[in-house]
Amino acid sequence: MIDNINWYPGHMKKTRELIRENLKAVDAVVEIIDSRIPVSSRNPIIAELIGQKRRFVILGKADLADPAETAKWRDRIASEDGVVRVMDLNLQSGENIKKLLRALEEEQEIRNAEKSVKRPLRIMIVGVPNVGKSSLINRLTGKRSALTGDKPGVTKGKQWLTLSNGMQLLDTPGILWPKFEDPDVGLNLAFCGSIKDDILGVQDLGFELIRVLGERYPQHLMERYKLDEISDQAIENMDNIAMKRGFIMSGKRIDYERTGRTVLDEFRGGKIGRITLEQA
Ligand SMILES: Nc1nc2c(ncn2[C@@H]2O[C@H](COP(=O)(O)OP(=O)(O)OP(=O)(O)O)[C@@H](O)[C@H]2O)c(=O)[nH]1
Ligand SMILES: [Mg+2]
Repeated sequence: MIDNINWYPGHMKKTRELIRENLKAVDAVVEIIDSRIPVSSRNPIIAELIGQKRRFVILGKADLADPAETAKWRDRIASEDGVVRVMDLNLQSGENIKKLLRALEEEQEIRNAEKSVKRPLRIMIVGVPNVGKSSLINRLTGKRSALTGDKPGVTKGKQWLTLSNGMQLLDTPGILWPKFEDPDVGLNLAFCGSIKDDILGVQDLGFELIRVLGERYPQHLMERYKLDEISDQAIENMDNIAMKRGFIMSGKRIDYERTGRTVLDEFRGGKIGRITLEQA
């Protein structure tokens, strides 16, 4: 199902060039990944592009993920080459934002001491679509400097912003890569809203999410939708969810579109629980 789909919108090539061109102008990169899918949301192109640049990795949307798993991922990523600091962030509450600012200020001191200069740090923010890049920038600047939205592709071009401490931040559009070696990566990105819903369709995407949640978080699914049991057939679970919610059309047909939409929205809104789809 996933294989023959074109995931790679035309403007992604432009974003790749934008990152490449601006890399020379920055001192460090902040890469945001999605705490619910720390593998799938790590773009291999970003790794290749940023190369030896010092990097901060942010586990974003931490409020939606399983905290025990997020802690494990933090440790694992911290041991990678070139990673200065790993932090989880909840951008809705702003938790940990001050810590990140302090870490960036330390980085500035280190850089200035090394190069015997005195200039503000320049940072580029990168990540897959919809992961929270612009939200992070708004938290750092303390105002609504960058446009945000609950769908992929909100930021269209680059935007430089200045923090009150003088640092300069470059917001970039979300970037994907042309081909997913593993089809689950594409699905995970779609579950978390990094790929537009209409590429797979909410009906199929919702079905796949119910399948994955039935395998990994059956208890959560049962509790949220008041199911008596979880079947190993995802379609039965989908039917049961539809019936519990009354998503039935004329002729007693199940409204799969609405069921898919509902489960996707509730997963994304954290209503099914704090869920990590990729275990450390
Ligand atoms: N629950 C939760 N939602 C978040 C968090 N960070 C961002 N969001 C939401 O995720 C959506 C996307 O945020 P953006 O900041 O626009 O994401 P982006 O990475 O700039 O997206 P593009 O510009 O489309 O690539 C928005 O609806 C945000 O409110 C977070 O930590 N927790
Ligand atoms: Mg954005």
